[in-house]
Amino acid sequence: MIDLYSWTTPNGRKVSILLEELGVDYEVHPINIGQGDQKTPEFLEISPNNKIPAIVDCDNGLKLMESGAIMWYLAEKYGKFLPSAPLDRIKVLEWLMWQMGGLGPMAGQSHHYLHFNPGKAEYAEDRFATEVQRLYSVLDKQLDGKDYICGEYTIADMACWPWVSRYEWQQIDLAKYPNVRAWYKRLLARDAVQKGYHVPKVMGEIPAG
Ligand SMILES: N[C@@H](CCC(=O)N[C@@H](CS)C(=O)NCC(=O)O)C(=O)O
Repeated sequence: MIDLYSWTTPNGRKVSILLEELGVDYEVHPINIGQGDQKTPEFLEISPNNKIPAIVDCDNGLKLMESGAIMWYLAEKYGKFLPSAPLDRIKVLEWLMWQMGGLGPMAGQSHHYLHFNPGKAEYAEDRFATEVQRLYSVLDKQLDGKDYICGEYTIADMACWPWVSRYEWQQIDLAKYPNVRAWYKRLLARDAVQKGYHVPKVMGEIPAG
């Protein structure tokens, strides 16, 4: 049994999508980051960086923050979505790190400047819009001739997909990235992805791509 502490954001959805794909028992504890729930002493005991997502593994008491580490841990624990062959495995971790260090942070900043605060900082809008477009081009090239980022469906796909689902906030026209668009729709068709997206609550329709 896994306790999941999460909210309706891409980083949170990464983990709920994986838990749905794994089909394991988990209990969701909503942490409303708009209300400051992430700053309570109780939550800090689990996630010392004040951010969602976090988990507690009730089988062994492990408390874990950072979505990339959580996905890696769960994939290893349940033996799915992370290949065991060393060369295949490191390629999945490479793309998981690419999401954690590139797509996530850059797209997150683009949400602040392009979506929530347009007109406040021209340089930042241009900087993050350009960087997000570059990252979509990188992903489009990686997906050329493949159904999934590393060939088979892995945690790398589940990590990137919720960030791409906010393509409208990033002012990204998916038609310019046909491989990304086809991949986005491929994942969207999965029941587990749809269920995981709506954790901890439904926030309207999932963008159709
Ligand atoms: N690197 C962290 C980032 C987590 C993160 O930025 N979480 C955001 C929501 S997506 C959050 O909790 N924000 C609350 C805050 O900044 O106070 C991860 O991947 O888990």
